[in-house]
Amino acid sequence: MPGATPPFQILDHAGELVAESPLDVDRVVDLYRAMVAARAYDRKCSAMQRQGRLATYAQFEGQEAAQIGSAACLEAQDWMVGTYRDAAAMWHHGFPWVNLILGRTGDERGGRAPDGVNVMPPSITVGAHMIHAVGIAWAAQIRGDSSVAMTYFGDGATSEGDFHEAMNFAGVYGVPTVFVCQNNGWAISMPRERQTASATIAQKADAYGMPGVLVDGNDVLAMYAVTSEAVTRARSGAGPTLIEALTYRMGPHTTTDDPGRYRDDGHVTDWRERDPLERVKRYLERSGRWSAEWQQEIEDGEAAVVEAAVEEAEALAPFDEAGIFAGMFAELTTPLADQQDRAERGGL
Ligand SMILES: Cc1ncc(C[n+]2csc(CCOP(=O)(O)OP(=O)(O)O)c2C)c(N)n1
Ligand SMILES: [Mg+2]
Repeated sequence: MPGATPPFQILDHAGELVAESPLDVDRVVDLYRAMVAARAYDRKCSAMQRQGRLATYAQFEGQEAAQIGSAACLEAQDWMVGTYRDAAAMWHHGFPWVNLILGRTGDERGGRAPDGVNVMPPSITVGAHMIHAVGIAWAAQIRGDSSVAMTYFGDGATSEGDFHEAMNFAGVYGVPTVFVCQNNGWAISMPRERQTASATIAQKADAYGMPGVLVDGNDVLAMYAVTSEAVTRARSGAGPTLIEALTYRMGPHTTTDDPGRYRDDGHVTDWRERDPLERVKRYLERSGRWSAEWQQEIEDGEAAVVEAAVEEAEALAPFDEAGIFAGMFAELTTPLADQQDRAERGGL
């Protein structure tokens, strides 16, 4: 029974390899640096929200390995369709920090990926975007190109009808979609145990005729290994895969949430010991590739890159309010055209 299977792991909590690494140590250094960059961005945004410089922000601290380890398996031609909590993955696939920051100020200019960057705007509607990912993958299949669509979602999203429709369609048509569920234990205040009665989320794949893999989501090497296998499978025409990455949301659901009201601090402390960055750091230390000076150098370097993106975002002229009408449809609907008309005449 899949529920009885321990999650697949390559790097244990102490940073020791328990299976063969899919990557040489230079690539592990790259992934570690990307995780450090992601954490710098995440902490900066949380601080900026507290200073009133950003609107609501959804932290992903603790989920860096799940996002970076999977995103690293994609090629530029592949599509990414994620959520409000997937900034690290989006950035790794080419969505600039500055756009992500603008998006968090409500500036529509942030929502769009630069040309050639195949990243969809993050979905706030839980689950809806998985259907888009399947549609993108189906289009690739029909066109006969070799691109793959990867979609990220949470444990809570698996209770949405959209999840089941997306999985069913993907299974029946064998489309090249990789479903990455970051099971971070919570859907706001709803614990995983009350979300679904199945032993694992991975086992839901059985019902749709695709492989389901349970993986340690705080192990960047295991994430890389299982996702690259799923991407290769999708690209070769063998169909979709569901990956359940077991991880933990270290922070609140968003900056509007107070997790102290519903969860035990002891769990957070336990998961802090399984920090995805610490684990890689220990591995690099064992491999003779880590020093405190280097750590400081990369932390300072990545923080400076994030700082420059913040300055760039804040230096832009304020967003033209009329632009809100341009962000939604290629052609405006009649009620929106009417509202635009009234806005232009100062009547809104
Ligand atoms: C369709 C829909 N229902 C409810 C909400 C409110 N909501 C926002 S996030 C969230 C929890 C989602 O949990 P999960 O899928 O586990 O993702 P996580 O936030 O843990 O990353 C809910 C219920 C929403 N945005 N969309
Ligand atoms: Mg969740």
